[in-house]
Amino acid sequence: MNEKKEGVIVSGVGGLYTVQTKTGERFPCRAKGNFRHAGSIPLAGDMVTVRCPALAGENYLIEAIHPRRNALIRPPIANLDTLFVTFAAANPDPSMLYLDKLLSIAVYEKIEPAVVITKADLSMEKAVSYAEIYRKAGFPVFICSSSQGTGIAELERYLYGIGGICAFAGASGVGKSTLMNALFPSLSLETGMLSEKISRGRHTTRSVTLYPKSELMRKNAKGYVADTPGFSMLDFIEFDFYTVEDLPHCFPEFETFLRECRYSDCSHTKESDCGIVRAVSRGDIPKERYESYLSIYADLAGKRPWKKK
Ligand SMILES: Nc1nc2c(ncn2[C@@H]2O[C@H](COP(=O)(O)OP(=O)(O)O)[C@@H](O)[C@H]2O)c(=O)[nH]1
Ligand SMILES: [Mg+2]
Ligand SMILES: [Zn+2]
Repeated sequence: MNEKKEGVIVSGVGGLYTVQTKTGERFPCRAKGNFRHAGSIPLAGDMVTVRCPALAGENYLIEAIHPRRNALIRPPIANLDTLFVTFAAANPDPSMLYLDKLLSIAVYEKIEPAVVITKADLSMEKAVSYAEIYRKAGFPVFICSSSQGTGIAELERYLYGIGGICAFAGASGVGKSTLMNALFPSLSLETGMLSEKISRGRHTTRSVTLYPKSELMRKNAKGYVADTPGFSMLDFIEFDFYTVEDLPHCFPEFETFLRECRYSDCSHTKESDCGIVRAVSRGDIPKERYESYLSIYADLAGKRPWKKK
């Protein structure tokens, strides 16, 4: 009889996974061949049952993936508890649509969302104006500069206070890996210039890796933190993240105004007596967020028309 173990996938590259048990034991694993057919390949963050080798030369084998609380395509990770949507105050300038898409997916998946603004040293003014928008929308916001070391301690306290799996996600070059190195001096993740990455193809985070916080922070810190590869697009037409009916509920600051709409099937795009449109014109909902809503709405409504009764 082969011994069985349970653990979490902390990394997976090219079909070779690393699984870590509760006691901190870590071993390389292959996955049973039938996961691909079942439509769910193992992801970093998955809780798995592993069959240990009975004979020398055999592999550890992932036999079962435990039920997931959530799973993201970009970044590819399962069972996330907190998503730090990360962007630079400048260089590169953020696309708010991209950020709002990522935040909306987190809300839909019941992942605690937070906003991290990096490179505040390049433009404190821009950092503050983005922070104002996201604070108004109700998200926790952190303003950091890894090069000047500001905002790092506050983010570290927040990280220490939460458990489960959290990840820094956002476009390539915004400073995710540099920020993690600043937060956790024992880490030395590869970082690099955007131009260097393209021309030499190095310094890029290529896959999701989970780091146990007990190894990065104080011994009693709980859970894992993940560095993730950057991705440039979230295509709501190609992929089904959620439906057009879900959309208003993926913008948390809309919630209290939804009941003020005259029509129960209000799309909040053009109706005359709409609580959301009024809240935007009063300034209770940031207009930048509403613009993202309209853009995502157009994508989703185009896929499957909004049903008017
Ligand atoms: N000015 C400034 N540059 C930064 C800061 N953090 C990161 N960078 C630079 O931004 C580039 C991309 O950083 P990296 O951590 O690799 O980004 P990632 O792709 O999001 O992991 C590197 O050249 C970093 O030196 C910061 O706080 N301020
Ligand atoms: Mg990186
Ligand atoms: Zn409405």
